[in-house]
Amino acid sequence: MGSTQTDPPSAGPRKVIVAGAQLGPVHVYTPLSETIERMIKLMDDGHQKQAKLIVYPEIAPVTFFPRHILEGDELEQYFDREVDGDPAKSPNLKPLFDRAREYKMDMYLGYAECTGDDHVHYNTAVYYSGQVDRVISKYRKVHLPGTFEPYASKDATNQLEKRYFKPGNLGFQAFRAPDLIPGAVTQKSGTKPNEPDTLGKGDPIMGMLICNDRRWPEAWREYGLQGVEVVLCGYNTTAWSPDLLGTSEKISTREKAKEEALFHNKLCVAYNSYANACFSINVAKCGVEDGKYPLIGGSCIVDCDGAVVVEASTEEDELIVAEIDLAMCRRGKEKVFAFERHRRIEHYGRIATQTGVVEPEFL
Ligand code: CDT
Repeated sequence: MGSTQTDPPSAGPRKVIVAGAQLGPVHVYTPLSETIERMIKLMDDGHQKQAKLIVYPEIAPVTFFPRHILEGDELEQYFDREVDGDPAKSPNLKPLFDRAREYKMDMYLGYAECTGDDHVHYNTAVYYSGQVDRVISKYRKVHLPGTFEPYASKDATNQLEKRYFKPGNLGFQAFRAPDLIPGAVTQKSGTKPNEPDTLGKGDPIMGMLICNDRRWPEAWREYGLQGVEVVLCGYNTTAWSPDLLGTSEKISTREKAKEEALFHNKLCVAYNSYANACFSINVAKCGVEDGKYPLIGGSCIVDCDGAVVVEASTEEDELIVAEIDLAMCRRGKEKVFAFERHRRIEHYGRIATQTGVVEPEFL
């Protein structure tokens, strides 16, 4: 039911069934082929449930390797390279793209990227459109948590993302997912975006984040300012790492620390979905990797009012599915968060010019 030159823009619901493919633990010794098989099984399940978009976790196909000190081939084994500039041809990842193509399913796929020409490492996610059968957007993680050097204590859980990745260099580019929603105004209908009669009626506007990015409102706002309707975010979030997260009485036990990590996850995605009037699909790799590294679950699809629509109940491979109606985004975008009427950019200068805190002078 695509639009034609003469179709009026659809004013009704903008519904689509979407899925988050949470993955249970992937250990150092787990063969890659086994994880890819698990991921494909989740996609099969999504197809059965009529999902048109599937979201996988951050660096989905392999263990969360930045917790280990690695070099040479031991490190390189975790990275994927594009072939002819196309991630869909990367031998390790190709089976996922092939199955998505078969189902005409859109896909957010997180993986560790090694660029072909200059051998730079990024923590990357790509968006494959099953409708046009190609990768239409790439995002490289901007906010890299943790440290470059390992912690002094040998019992510490490291998060060596600053060692293994360069900060993303692609910014926060929102993009349209062509034909994901029947009846949406498209390129083919001959109309232009940002006209009063097309606003909020076009092919859906998507944005990608990776894990730690979701804690930074600036990242969401970058997308909010492009009218984002769905933010996609895969994550690997440690449930216990006092060196990384600090300690306090409140989180003195492993159970309490995990509860807090789950709470912060939900807090970030719920508030930022609300404040940017968008849905978000947030997907974990979780459970205990290598018998000693716990990652939180809590994968969830959140609506544009900040309410959790569906949430994973396990720390294993689990598909969460929901039908979402993007027309719901209009209320927030046109009332409370009508940016063009209410934002006061003359007061936001520090946000884009200052990195660290500068405290006020003493009185
Ligand atoms: N992978 C990743 O970015 N993890 C970080 C760890 C915790 S830093 C508070 C995260 O933000 O979930």
